[in-house]
Amino acid sequence: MTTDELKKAAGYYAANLVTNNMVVGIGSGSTIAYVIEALGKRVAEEGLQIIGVATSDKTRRTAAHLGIPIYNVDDVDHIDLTIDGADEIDQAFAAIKGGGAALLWEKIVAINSTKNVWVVDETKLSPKLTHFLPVEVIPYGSDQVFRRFENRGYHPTWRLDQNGNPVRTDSANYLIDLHLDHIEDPFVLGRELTSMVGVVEHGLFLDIVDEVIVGRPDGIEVFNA
Ligand code: DER
Repeated sequence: MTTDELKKAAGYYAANLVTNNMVVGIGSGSTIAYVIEALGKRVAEEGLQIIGVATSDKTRRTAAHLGIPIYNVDDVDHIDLTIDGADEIDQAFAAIKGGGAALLWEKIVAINSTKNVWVVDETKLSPKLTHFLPVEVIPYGSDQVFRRFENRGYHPTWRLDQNGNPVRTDSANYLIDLHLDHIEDPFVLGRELTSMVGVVEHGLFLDIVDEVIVGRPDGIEVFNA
């Protein structure tokens, strides 16, 4: 099976976790696109009644186009279940997210959710976190933050679009991707990053997930964190 087929199988499996009258946080990325597709089918064919809370403008548009009612995160009093993707998950269920430039809204929705489920293809599982680490920064002073990362040996790069311009997140911030040789302690690194003036949020998602759904060639594997 191709990676895309693994994503689709995992995405459709995850969509079946959603039940009537749920408030569902809907993540971002190519795996979640299958979750949205499956939920859209259930809304259309089964009359599934849900409220969606999007983690990106792209997710909002895609879900709304498929008939899923989308509310702002501040317009719901709770989120029952958030389903999202991830760029890399280690054996302690720590993840790096943000490859899709949505980490800030993803983390806001996640920490306001009763349950968090990540849906990935098996290539996202790793013994240690080695993926580049996205950091969202406000534009004003971002060059100074970039230089601080360089001085700390974090090998920063600007997230650029296909035209070579800095990517703007849905909150109009920039993304700096850190290329770390090794993450000794993700919690320590996370606290360091959030203590830096100008850093809005980082892509280390720690102590967040409850369940991980993995698409594998021989079927779906489910881990409880
Ligand atoms: O940014 C993220 O964390 C997204 O969930 C995304 O990067 C997940 O990756 P995918 O597109 O392979 O599902």
